[in-house]
Formats: sequence, structure tokens, C-alpha cells
Amino acid sequence: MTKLKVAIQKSGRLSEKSLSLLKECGIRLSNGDRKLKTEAFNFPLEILFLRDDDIPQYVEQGVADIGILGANEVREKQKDISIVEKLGFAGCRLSLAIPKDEQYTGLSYFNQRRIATSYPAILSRFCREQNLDVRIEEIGGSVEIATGIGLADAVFDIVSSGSTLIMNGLKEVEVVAKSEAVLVANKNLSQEKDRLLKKLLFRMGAVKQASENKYILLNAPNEAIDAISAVLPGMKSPTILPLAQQGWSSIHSVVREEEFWEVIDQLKEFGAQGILVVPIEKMIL
Ligand code: PRT
Ligand code: ZN
Repeated sequence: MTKLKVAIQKSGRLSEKSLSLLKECGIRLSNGDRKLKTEAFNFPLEILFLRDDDIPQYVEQGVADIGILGANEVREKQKDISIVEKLGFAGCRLSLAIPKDEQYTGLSYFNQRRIATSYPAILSRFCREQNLDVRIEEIGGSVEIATGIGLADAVFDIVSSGSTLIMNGLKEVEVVAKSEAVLVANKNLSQEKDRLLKKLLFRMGAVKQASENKYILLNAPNEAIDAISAVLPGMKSPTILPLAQQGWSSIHSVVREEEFWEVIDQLKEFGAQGILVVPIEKMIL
């Protein structure tokens, strides 16, 4: 039987989220302890646990068919693979930072300076595009200490909250790229593997939709139904059920998480009461 081979990070910031995404897609793994690989027993899928740096190469070579990793790593490795889906977790940015007491004069500040990074390919491409002449010091980790120990004048690294930079006496001066976890795929998947990938993507879509929406139930006076229906369009249109109390109805619908607070304010103005908002587990449009 054909199996889709999925590469995920063995241990690190992406591991738990990658596993829980597969779990939310209904995929059950035969064992929890991470060896080199494991199999799903209710979906034709095999999981390979790897270092994230190795995933682009393995996917390009077809050792794995698809993989989950940071877009930053995909950009750095420049392998011939496709990004098929953005996954919305592990958001971060790749930024240039300099010692906090230095005066930043714009990108030309970096001319003739040494920049430490674990992302030399992304940095050198950026410097070429910006006509900057810099010296790149490639280091494997702990990039943020490079200026303190005199290895470099600036750093180019992943930033999320920014506290690591601050703790090391640095300030972020340029955001070069944004990143999040993505699903990548080999470009020459067989028809059967492509079918399995589409099936998985369909499930991921349902999980993502669900996390972006909430189910909402409320009571409203009948004369407010039209106004409320206009702000709560739902998937097709809201469900409206009469309440035992004359002149009132119960309205059920779906609301986007990001519009939620604004919608609630409007509903209250229209006279809605007893508003309940509940999470949706899966959502298929
Ligand atoms: O062992 P392996 O090679 O598999 O793992 P790794 O050490 O290379 O990667 P890991 O687990 O640290 O990160 C995996 C991916 O998570 C990265 O490639 C990014 O896509 C994403 N990600 C999201 C981050 C961060 N946020 C992040 N904050 N990766 C690293 N950091 C580090 C950063 O390097 C810096 O040291 O956290 C520090 C900055 O964090 P703040 O919050 O202080 O700004
Ligand atoms: Zn890595």
C-alpha cells in the first residue's frame, strides 16, 4: 500500500504543534515515543522525525514526500520543493540587529561591517539586492552573543518576542523576512501520493477554518432578526428558531474570530441577549 511519508522536526519548537496538527486531522500514530519513524494506523502515512535543517533536502530527494518546517529554513536551503500550505504557527521574523547604543543610520550602516548569522544564504541575497557590501560570519547557534564577544558588529537572526535581543544588549533595526511553519512537498509526487496529500490538505483546511471561527447562539426580539442576520451571515444564513416566549427567537450562526468583538458590540445594540460563543472542532464549507 502506498504511504505518504511526512517529515517533521524531531525535537524543537515545531515538534509538538506538528504532531498536534496531524492529530487534529484525525491521524493516530502507532507509538508516541519518537524514534526515527512511526506509522499512522488509520491513514496511509509514515512520519519521519528529523532535524528541521535536513527536511528541505529529504523532501527534494523524495526520502520524505512532504514536510513541516519554518519558511525561513525553506528559504535558506533553496531546494527545489513547493510550499503547499501556510500553517499559521511558529510565527517569527528574520531581522538585523545592532548594539543598542549604536546610532542606526539606515541600511548603509551595514556596509563594510561583519554580520553573524545562521542564515547566510538569505542574508547574502538580501545584501546583494540592497547593494550592501558586508562580511558574513556564519555560525551555528547563539548568534545573539556574537557582538558581545567581538565576533561581529551586527547579527541577523530569528526574532519572536524580541527579548533575546534585549537581553544581549541589541536592538532590532531591520525586518528582512517574515516566517511561519509551512507544509512543503516534493515536486514529483505520484498520483496516488498526490491524492493522499489532497486528502490531508482537506482535513488541515477544516481544522484551520474551525480555529478561525466560533459558533454563536443568542436570543433576540423578532423585530431585530433582519439586522442581526445581516451582521451574522453564517455559512449560508443563520438558523432562526422561535423561543417559547412570544416575540423572541434563538439565532445560531458562525462568526470569524477576528471580527468577534466588533460583532458582539453590534448584537448588543440590536437587543441580543444570552449570547453564547463556543469553539468549533472541525468546519467543512
Ligand atoms: O534541532 P533542529 O535543527 O531541528 O532545531 P533548531 O534549533 O534549528 O530549531 P528550533 O526548534 O529552535 O526552531 C524551529 C523553527 O521555529 C525555526 O526555524 C523558526 O521557523 C521557528 N521559530 C519561531 C523560532 C522562533 N520562533 C524563535 N524565537 N526559532 C527560533 N527562535 C529563537 C531565536 O533563534 C532566538 O534565539 O528564539 C530566540 C528569539 O526569541 P525571542 O522571543 O526572544 O525574540
Ligand atoms: Zn535546525
